[in-house]
Amino acid sequence: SRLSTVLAFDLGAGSGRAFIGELISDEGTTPKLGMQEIHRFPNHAIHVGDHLHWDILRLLHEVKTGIRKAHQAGYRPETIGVDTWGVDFGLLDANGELLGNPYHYRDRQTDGMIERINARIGADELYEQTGLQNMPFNTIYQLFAMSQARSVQLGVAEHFLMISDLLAYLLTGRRTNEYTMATTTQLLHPVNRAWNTALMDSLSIPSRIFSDPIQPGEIIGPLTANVCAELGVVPIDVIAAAHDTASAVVAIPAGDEPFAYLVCGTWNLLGTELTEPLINAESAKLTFSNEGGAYGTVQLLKSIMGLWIIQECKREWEEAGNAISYSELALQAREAPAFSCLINPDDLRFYSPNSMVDTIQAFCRETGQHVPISKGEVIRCVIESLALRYRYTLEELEQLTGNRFGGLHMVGGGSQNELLCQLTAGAIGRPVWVGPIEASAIGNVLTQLITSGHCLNLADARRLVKESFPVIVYEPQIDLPWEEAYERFIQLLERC
Ligand code: LFR
Repeated sequence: SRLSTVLAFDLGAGSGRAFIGELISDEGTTPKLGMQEIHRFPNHAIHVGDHLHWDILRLLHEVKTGIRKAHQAGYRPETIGVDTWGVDFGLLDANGELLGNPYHYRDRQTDGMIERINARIGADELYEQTGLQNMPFNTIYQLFAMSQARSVQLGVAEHFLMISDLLAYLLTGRRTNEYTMATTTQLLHPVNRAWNTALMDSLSIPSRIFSDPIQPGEIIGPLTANVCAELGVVPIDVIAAAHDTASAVVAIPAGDEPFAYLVCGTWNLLGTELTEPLINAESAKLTFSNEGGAYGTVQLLKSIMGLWIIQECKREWEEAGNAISYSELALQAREAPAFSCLINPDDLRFYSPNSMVDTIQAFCRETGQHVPISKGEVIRCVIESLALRYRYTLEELEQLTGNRFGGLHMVGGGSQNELLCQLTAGAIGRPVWVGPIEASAIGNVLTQLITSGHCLNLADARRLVKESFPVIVYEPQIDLPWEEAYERFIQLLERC
């Protein structure tokens, strides 16, 4: 029998998905979670003049379409949750109207802002106050850039909403700042877990636009009468979902022991779950972030450039009339020779280049390596470099926490890339436990089930994931000279 039905939206930088999550119990067996994908849509960055934006109204439209499709398919979800990528936001005026289109985190307005904030506050001081890796796209840099540019929007804004808060607002009319999303702004104090208004003041960021954070799982409110009338549904409650990364970690099938994870999508987040922030000279030097997790946890993690590099190569080939599928790319990468060239995936030149393929080739040329030409060679180079980057980051994480991890949990869309999973196991010399793939959406569903009392807590939710979804184990294969490749990789990191 069906114990509960909920609807989860998970929006990433590349695509959005809607899932029906159903808690089902057959006579005498332990309940299991089932996930049905009911809607999937692309998420595009849009160039407007000198700027790069998200198409927020299209995203709202797709979320509504998801609600409608769920209803048409006969589902009657009890609650809805919307999780999204972090960092980006919209501003509302005093009447509650959206001021402009949210900027995309790769917009160039933040160029040079790290240096300017460092000059004002000092990098060490900023890390101590925020506990976050200084990524150029963090909200703090976006808002600072707007304030420096005397943004009219920022001048009249009354409310600041992260993308997930904004979508929830457009559905319910309720303005909230969800805590785990708020921690990606670099404007929240990691220890007292409240907005850092002194930091805002020193950067001329108006603190009036922020409201006290609410926790993931809290009820935001029902769909507005307008939305219900438009979609022909009853006023379902929208529940605050956690940041997509934090949501994915909720769905990691781990037990009580410390565990390491890789949330693998456009970005790659490698980290471990803690109960308190870890902020000291070493974590500052190794540039680890303390992001807010669901249910009071702290996610100590590092962002790695991720599958973005592969997505961009693929897009470029497509636009040049050489369209190729991910599976074909994987096949060609598998056949390409191993370790013929490596890149540092986190080199900033890969962040937003005009041509990703040219940039990879230039990197290899400049570092005196073989220059990859074929698609297979290029992708092989990226995958091997990512795998080595994971090992490097995992070792840093171990150094920092004093833990030794028996293997790595890998979740997210990128974990469908078998070659990446296999080479990661080889690089770290330990097993990689892959699954579930749709971890963010599952975490979102679990948060809703905890709110309705169908799951007791985080540990219970993770037990449910273990019962419900398979985990594929990749054991390290010793057919490749990983140690030698790792040494080369470290030398490369030291040089650039
Ligand atoms: C992953 C993610 C990361 C964040 C990046 C940009 O989807 O949310 O955690 O660093 O997107 O927002």
